Amino acid sequence: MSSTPTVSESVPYKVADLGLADEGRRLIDWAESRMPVLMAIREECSKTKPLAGQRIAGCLHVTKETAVLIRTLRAAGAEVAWSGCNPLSTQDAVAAALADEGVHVYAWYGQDTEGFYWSIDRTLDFRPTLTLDDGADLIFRVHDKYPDLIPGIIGGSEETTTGVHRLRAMAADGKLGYPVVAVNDSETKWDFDNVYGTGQSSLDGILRATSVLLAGKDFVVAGYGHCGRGCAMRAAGMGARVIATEVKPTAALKAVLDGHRVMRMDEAAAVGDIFITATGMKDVIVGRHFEVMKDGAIVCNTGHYDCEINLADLEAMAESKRTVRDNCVEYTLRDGRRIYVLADGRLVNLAAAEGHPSEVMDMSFADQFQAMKLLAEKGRELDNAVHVLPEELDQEIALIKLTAMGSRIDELTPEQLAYLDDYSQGT
Ligand code: 9W4
Repeated sequence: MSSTPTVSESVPYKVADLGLADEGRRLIDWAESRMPVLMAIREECSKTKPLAGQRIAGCLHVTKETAVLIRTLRAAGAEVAWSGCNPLSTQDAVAAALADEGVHVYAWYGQDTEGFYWSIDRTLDFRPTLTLDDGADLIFRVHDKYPDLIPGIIGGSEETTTGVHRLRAMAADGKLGYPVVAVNDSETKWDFDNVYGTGQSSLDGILRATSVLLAGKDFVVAGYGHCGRGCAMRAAGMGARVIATEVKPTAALKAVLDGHRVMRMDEAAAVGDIFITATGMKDVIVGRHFEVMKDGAIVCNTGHYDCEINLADLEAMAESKRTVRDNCVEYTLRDGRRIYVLADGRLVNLAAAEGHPSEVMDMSFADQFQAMKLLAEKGRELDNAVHVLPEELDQEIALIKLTAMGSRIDELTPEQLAYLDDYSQGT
């Protein structure tokens, strides 16, 4: 897909092919037309310039939606240097468009580990005042290799649950050199990403990889957390009959009250036409489940890792295997049954579709922007710990989104507000 990356002596960027810039601009413009919250923030902040004087180093998927965030950070006055946080998520056309717009971007599809760290290091040459992370690689790199940069850094933000978990451990050990905002903990990020983003994009991945009819199928969702619930909701919406499997009673109860059947995987394995794992746990579908599956069963994963489906078990049971479509491998078992595995058991919504729709990333990246703004304004007052964005910002972002989508909501009157606090009236 990408040509050999080239680096120019005179301009600070490294991308696969600058010739892709036009294509990249079209992608970014499309995303912008779907991201009203960031665009509203951009309009406001291009006047007030809350990030004037800030140098932001970012390490986050180089996608069309990230480019909308980058353009917004720059419109708010920041200088920006960027690298991708996963070599397989970089969209070369987007990277080219960003380089062409004057962003110090170091990212190309399929870069190796050396290229990955080289790219991060180039963004640190820039001596950032703020860092923006997805997976905390940038923050770790600063602490491990460039501690001299720490006094100049006001703060950082982190997108993922895993990254935040590690940063909290670092803070608890007194090792975190600057304050970090955990963007993931905002409701407008995790709730909407997981339910609506993962729900739609996982179904999108299944359909792109198979083009099967969902209506009338028995659709097994392993794990009824936010992602599982999103998948179940969308599958049911297209006429599938959902079966949820769970280990947690409250989650299973939610599935039942949402109108789904709940069973053990040992039982569901023989009933399901399509299986999707969304648990974050290993070995959710293993050999004994493949043993009883129907001929033609489709199996995929949208959980965190690629270990939820035990492919080694399936390989051992299979007589032959062939790729029948993009991201769809057919395993023929010794008794003639065929089982189809999508995207090699990796995240089907990323490998076979395009991840979260721009409309969902709009809110997650608005949270990233607000984290940068908060740190620029108040970062020096924060201690070196993991912080969350204030609840009012969540509400503000949701309100901008609602307004952009044409919905209006009520406001409490002063009398109603007083009624809330009034303890003299009983219940
Ligand atoms: N993308 C990704 C990761 C691995 C991967 C081998 C070829 C996450 C969030 C956002 O991780 C991301 N491996 C692939 S494709 C692929 C893609 N393979 C495996 O065989 C294919 C990723 C955030 N996001 C959205 O969801 C939408 N816009 C965004 O910025 C992006 C990418």
